[in-house]
Amino acid sequence: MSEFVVYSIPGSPYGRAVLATLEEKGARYRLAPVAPGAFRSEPHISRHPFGKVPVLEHDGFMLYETQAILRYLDRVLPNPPLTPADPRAAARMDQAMNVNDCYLFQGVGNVIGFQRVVGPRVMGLTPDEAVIAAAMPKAHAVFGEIARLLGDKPYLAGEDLSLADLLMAPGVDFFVALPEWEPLAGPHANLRAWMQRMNARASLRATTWDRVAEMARAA
Ligand SMILES: N[C@@H](CCC(=O)N[C@@H](CS)C(=O)NCC(=O)O)C(=O)O
Repeated sequence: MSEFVVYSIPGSPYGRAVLATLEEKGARYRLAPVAPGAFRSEPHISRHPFGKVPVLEHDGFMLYETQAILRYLDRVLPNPPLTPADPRAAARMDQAMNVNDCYLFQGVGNVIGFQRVVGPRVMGLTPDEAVIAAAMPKAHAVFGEIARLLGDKPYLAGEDLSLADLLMAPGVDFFVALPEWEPLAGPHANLRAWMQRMNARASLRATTWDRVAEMARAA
């Protein structure tokens, strides 16, 4: 199997989902870091017309959009399978992946995660507490819904790990060390246990912000 190249940056939850999926598949891959400030200029803008990461390159085939990348990887690297065979379990996987993109990232992760983590760590910014407070009602709704979808199952689509867990865990993990974790996850023991289960996996441990920063330095 030929090499996979992932264009991404340390700290990107979407990039981490791709890297963690490659780790789960035991695939050979390489991180190609994209310099901050270079997202919307050549050569990256030709890889991603909206100037974002991640982008996957595989034998000259270029693909952006994380859900598409994860599903592609699951097709070309079928073992272990990360999409349930059962139609209802697969539908739950798809649903959770869209909850991640439409509700967890948009307005929650990209607001609170930016204010608390990315802005201070990458740009030296001070968190704007009013902006964080304004995002909390949506954050409570999203965390509550993720916990409801999880129910008493170990993983989002059922008994087995799926692409949904690999997409969502990097986004939820952003919150674990924040003051918002206790109010958001405190009432949801199943969500906290799932996050611990996910963070114990070798794929998540291999793709933390610091580990991806090491990959970027070695690239
Ligand atoms: N819908 C895209 C979202 C990708 C995305 O928002 N990536 C963030 C990093 S996690 C990014 O590139 N942000 C830089 C920017 O928007 O300028 C996907 O699923 O890949």
